[in-house]
Amino acid sequence: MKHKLLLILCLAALLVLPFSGVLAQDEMEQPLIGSWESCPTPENLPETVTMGAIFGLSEAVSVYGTVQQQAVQLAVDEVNASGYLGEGTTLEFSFEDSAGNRDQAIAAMTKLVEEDGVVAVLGPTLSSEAFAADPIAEENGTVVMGVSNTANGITDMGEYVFRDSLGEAAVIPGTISQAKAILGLEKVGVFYGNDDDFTVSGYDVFVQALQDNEIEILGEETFAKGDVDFNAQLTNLINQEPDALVVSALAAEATQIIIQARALGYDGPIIGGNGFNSPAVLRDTGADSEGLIVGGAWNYGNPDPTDSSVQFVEQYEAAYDASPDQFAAQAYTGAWLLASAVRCADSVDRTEVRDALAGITDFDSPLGVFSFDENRDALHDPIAQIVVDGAFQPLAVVMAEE
Ligand code: 1QQ
Repeated sequence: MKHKLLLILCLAALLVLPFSGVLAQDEMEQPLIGSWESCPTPENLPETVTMGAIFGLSEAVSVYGTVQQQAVQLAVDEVNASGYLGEGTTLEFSFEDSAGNRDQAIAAMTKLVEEDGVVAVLGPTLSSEAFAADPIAEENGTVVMGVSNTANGITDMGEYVFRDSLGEAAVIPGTISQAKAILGLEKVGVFYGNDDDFTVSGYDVFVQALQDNEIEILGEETFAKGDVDFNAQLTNLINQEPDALVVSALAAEATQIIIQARALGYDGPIIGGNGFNSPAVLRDTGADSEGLIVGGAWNYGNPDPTDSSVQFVEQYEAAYDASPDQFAAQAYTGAWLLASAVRCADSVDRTEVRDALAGITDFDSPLGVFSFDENRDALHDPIAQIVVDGAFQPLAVVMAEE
């Protein structure tokens, strides 16, 4: 099986160049995002439309939050430059740092919704923060849209709670079945954080998907947020000779788990949940993350991107001199969705904005053709990825070339 993985990696290495070519060669059309034509240019909006965003801008969670902020700012600049909300109306975002902390998320949501009176809120970054803070938005009849929350149950919090991030339940089953087909997985070890809503939810979804695919779970181990030494649990799992390690963790712990598993001599596949999707994990693990398999909502190397994804990549790279990741694509799309809801409502009334948002379907976005389902949850295709040469590559494309 190790042999197979090596073969995948070698073939994938050959594909890296063509991937960049797809993006570079694509002729840029007029922006599609920003020209969602179902609604005419609004005429009744105030001079300034103020929205809020709660992201983890400091502490470990900032590997996600800083790109989210950059992506939202890019969307805001584009909305304003294109006159999307009508002549004379400017969109503004007020950014709050929740630092991955539930109490800070609650304080930020209270400030934005109850004191500042924002029209709607993006974030917070983590599901655990969302479960703490979103009820405040719901009680105040204010839209809150998760752009990176993937735990089960987020939109069950109420009619004003939306998300444009695919839940782990929408992503992991496909990742596991593809990983089984490719790697011939029969038995795995499972490792997860048991004190975070997202890592626990990811664990639940992984277990269900493993059972559905008749993959045996040899053993399970847990850790807590902030742990730095994973050697004992990893040793227990590795000693059982799994075909793969299946891990639900946020970036800081995910990074150390990869490094320590390799240092213990484990060179088989690692399958991760959404927390692994930050390029920071790949940067900090280097060659140790080669072959890592992670499901996602967006991939830089997608061979068939929407035009708005191509446009988003170009504009993000021009603005920040860095490539966007999945979290940037989701945050950027979220800001455009909120702007579109205000445009269609032609109003900053929070309920009218909510109703307009709920009505958005077939929205051409970097994530693909996007709709909300009847529970205000994201509907679009996920993408399974494998890390090759330090970057997430679409698994299906890599395999098609084998
Ligand atoms: C959640 C997640 C994290 C990985 C977001 C950064 O998926 O908390 O729901």
